[in-house]
Amino acid sequence: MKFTRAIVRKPGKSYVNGLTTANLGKPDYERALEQHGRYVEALKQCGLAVTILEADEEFPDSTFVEDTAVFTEKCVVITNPGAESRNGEIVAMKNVVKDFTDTIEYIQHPGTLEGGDVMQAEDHFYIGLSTRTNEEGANQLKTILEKYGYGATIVPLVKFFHLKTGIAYLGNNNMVLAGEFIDSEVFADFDKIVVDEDEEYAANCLCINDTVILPQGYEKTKRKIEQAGYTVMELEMSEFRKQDGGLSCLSLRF
Ligand code: CIR
Repeated sequence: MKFTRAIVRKPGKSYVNGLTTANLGKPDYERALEQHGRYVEALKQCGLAVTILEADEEFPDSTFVEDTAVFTEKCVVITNPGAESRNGEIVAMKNVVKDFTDTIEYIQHPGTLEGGDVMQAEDHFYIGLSTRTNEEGANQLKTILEKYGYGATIVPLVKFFHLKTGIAYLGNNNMVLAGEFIDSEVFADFDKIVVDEDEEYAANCLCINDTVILPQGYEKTKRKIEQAGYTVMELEMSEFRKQDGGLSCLSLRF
């Protein structure tokens, strides 16, 4: 997939009060802003034109824009986030998305779905069933995608928070996977780059136009991805990790 654009939203001061299960302490707002700034620079270096939305203090987790929409080459799907405190984020995203497409679809109540549970690998999508994405939401997305000629497989999660917490598609049949996905039948036909348990956070990486962006400090995973032929760029993600966020969560790429 060749990407040309990305949408991001700056973290607000309320970011430090967002949802988390991580137990890594409160994020430092200034440091989060800095890390976000470097993230935007990295996307630009990968060739993307980046739309930077201003912080929205009303929604502490709104910097994790990935959860509010699913971009495909043929349509954009506005999600229906399962986290109550995040659901209102879609109102603003709907208006932003209108600038980029006329083909907008919606996940509707009682269906819930967050973009972190959706991974595209060529013309096929994998949709995780999580605490945020329910069966109804996953089925709605599958039906929408099939209408546009895509395939879709629903993947019940065991431990991971979102699907993409533990998996990333790099292109060329290369799949980075961790934990419960390593031996899963669903991903058996991909060329696997396996992430060790002690580096699990690095499974949420981003391949943008053949550069792989990895969180800083995961040497074994870095080496494996380099061995697979990719250029790797590392970014410090400490303040986003504290709120259960990873590299993919911070942008919509298309
Ligand atoms: C949340 O709990 O919703 C945020 N603190 C983290 C969202 C991470 N998003 C993602 O994995 N796509």
